[in-house]
Amino acid sequence: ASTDPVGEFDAVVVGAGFSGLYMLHRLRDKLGLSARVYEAADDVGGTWYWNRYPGARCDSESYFYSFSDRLSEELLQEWTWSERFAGQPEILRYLQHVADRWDLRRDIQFNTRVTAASYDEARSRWAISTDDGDWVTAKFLITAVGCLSAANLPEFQGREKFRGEQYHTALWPHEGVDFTGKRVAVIGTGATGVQAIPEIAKEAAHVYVLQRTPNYDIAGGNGPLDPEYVQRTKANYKEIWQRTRETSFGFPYDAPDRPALSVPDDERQRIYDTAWAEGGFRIGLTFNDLLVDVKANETASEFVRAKIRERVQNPEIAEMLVPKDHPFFTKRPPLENGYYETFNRDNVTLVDVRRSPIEEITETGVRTRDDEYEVDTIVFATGFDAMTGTLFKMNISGRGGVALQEKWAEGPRTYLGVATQGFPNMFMITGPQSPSVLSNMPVSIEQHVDWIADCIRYMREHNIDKVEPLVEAEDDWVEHHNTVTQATLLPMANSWWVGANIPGKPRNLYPYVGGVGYYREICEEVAAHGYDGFGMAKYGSSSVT
Ligand code: NA7
Repeated sequence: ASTDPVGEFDAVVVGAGFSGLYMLHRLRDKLGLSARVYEAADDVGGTWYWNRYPGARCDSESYFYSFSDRLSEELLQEWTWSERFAGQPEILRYLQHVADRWDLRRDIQFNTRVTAASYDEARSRWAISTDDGDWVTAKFLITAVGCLSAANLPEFQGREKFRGEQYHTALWPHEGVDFTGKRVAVIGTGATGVQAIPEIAKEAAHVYVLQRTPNYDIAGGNGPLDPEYVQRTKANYKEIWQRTRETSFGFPYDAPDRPALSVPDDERQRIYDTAWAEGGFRIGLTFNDLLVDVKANETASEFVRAKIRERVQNPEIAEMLVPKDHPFFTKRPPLENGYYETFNRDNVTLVDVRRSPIEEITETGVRTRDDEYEVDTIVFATGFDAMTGTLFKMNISGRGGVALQEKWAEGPRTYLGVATQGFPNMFMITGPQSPSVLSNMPVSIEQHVDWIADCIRYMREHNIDKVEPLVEAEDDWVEHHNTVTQATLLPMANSWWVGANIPGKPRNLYPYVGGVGYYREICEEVAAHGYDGFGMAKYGSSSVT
């Protein structure tokens, strides 16, 4: 490594997806700061750069899965999405367009991974090292690394012996994968597997779907968009974005206001039917107690189970696909487009690897306790070390050389999910304990970026050198987060939301479930009170007050 830093910036931003791009724009173009973005990939896009598996698609509707009028009203009017739920190539094109339109690339260093970031207390600056052997310093370190960016490849014994091809969905080759005539094993039936499996089955000779836990997959209802809908949406964009900021999940849908059991059975059925036909996550927004009351939840769970049984011809296979061990929406429900019908095909076999676990990967395929499946290709749709995986890989250390990993050994401790005590002038965009993955991501990303930019502006205006959460404020936030979590059914399921997919990961709810609108109000109040709960030190003073 070089002995001198090769650059000194006001801010270093890590990642060039939705968050990093908008953060760079705010810092550089609105605040006039010097900023460098590091991006491991050779292009912008983040999630939408890496996840190129067949069928990769957004589960938020395209017309509100984008930057809002906060970035540009013109772009909202000019950009036209081709489908109700945009596919990966289209979202990637959109982000490339944003990067070009705001000339962001010139401050992004591609093909560069941050390998360490340490806080130098004496100089009140971050030292950031990268895998090209260089290091730079910055007043602010802002992580824009996404919530689902560290691919999880479980340790399957013998994996290295496999003589065929193997791919993780989140590290998909750019040239694509030809499944024609191939026998394929897909491991994993989360949101990713559910999107990929129907597409792979159209090409492959045979697909073995290795399922450990069935999910409550919701009918996505993707399709081309009605021009009249597009026109109406564009005409009402101001109001639509406003609503996304106020609702619980960042969608402009009406918030439910009554409990599931407050209506007669036939009316409840009708309400579920309507929401189901509308598609997307609306079914989760039918009643206000689905996430807090087991009995209420069971009505929705049963509704989805019946839908699954209707669509799968073989009743035994249908029963294997019906989730029974967790309530609806306590794991992220995948959206599906033709997933269940895939199991009516002759070239698809559903394998229950809960009953008969995968024991090893052999030279020629996958061996479970009771069977062996000879395949040419293995697809790992096994998810991510969510929320903290990528943060930890960056080797961040704060005051006194304390590693973030050490501080969070028993689970994240943050203030508002945006900062953590002991790590001054570090901000996390959609960090743990913020709504993040329990929301329509761009809405939460924009809120964080705007809030962070405002905080930095405030610091400049008040001659403040250093900002850092106070211990009590952080303790209160963690406690509030846990209280809100415990009031819901989310802790009941072994989901990646609670870290259950990664051996040894502390069990906590990683995202905040208090709701986007409520959370925003809290953040705004904190800012309005001079960043209440944060200690701020002026230039030239050593104390944080
Ligand atoms: P998920 O939702 O974490 O799904 C991973 C899948 O892989 C899930 O079905 C897991 O079963 C399965 N899995 C993981 N490890 C194993 C092992 N060792 N053996 C068998 N099966 C395994 O990841 P996705 O990529 O689908 O989705 C992540 C998010 O991206 C999604 O929620 C959206 O927000 C976008 P399990 O359920 O743990 O039994």
